[in-house]
Amino acid sequence: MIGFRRKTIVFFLATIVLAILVIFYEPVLIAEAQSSTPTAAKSSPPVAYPNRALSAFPAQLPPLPYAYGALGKAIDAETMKLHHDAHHASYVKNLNDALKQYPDLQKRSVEALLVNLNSVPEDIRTKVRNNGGGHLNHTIFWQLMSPEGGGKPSGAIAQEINQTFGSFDTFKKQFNAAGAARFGSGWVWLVRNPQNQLQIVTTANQDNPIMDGSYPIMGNDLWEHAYYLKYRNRRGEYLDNWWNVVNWPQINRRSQLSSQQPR
Ligand code: MN3
Repeated sequence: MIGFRRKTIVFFLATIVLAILVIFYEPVLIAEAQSSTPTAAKSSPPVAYPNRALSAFPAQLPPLPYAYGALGKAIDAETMKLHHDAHHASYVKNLNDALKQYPDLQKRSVEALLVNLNSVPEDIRTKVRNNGGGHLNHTIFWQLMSPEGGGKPSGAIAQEINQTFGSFDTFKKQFNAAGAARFGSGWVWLVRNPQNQLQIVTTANQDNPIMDGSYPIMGNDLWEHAYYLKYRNRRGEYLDNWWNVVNWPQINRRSQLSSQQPR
């Protein structure tokens, strides 16, 4: 009887302690979660990186997921090495330099900085835009290609491309035409727009579609550094050959994530 009573009292006290913890600690947890949400300033912007938001500081150069020469069906080893080891590396370095004096911004993700550029101090805004964008775009880009890539799309994206553009060939033509028509440096993308539809868009310089509220599903780099060593001024030929290395499983993954973004 005494044992039973003691158990009851212990249980009763434990319940009270737990209730107190929940009441007082939960708002703290919620507040913490909200303040660590990198995009708290703007509600539910799309995340462009498939697994997690890309760390803005210290930004790190992700390793290429294949050898420099592995994408030979479209891009030569020397271009890949320069593009990754020099160009992408310098975006990473310059982004870190820009954020060095701004501990508050260092806590945000690259995506959050780009989506909310107006909250970035003016003296580093352009640097963050160009180098944060460059880091994000190239991190996505390496994953969109694979030595085993190419061929026709598979899975859900294949169906949605057919529904939206009529056929894969029409989509490819429109994507390449948009890429060819972008004057100067930039990117051509397949995005999911805020209306939840697939759309081909281009961006200038290192801008990313998340800056316009769209989720980048796939994109090709139109900067001369992406193709000039092998293709010289023949951007169209590079755009044609690029399809030989397109990583459709990854694009399917991104498309699936894009449709799960809150809008
Ligand atoms: Mn590039």
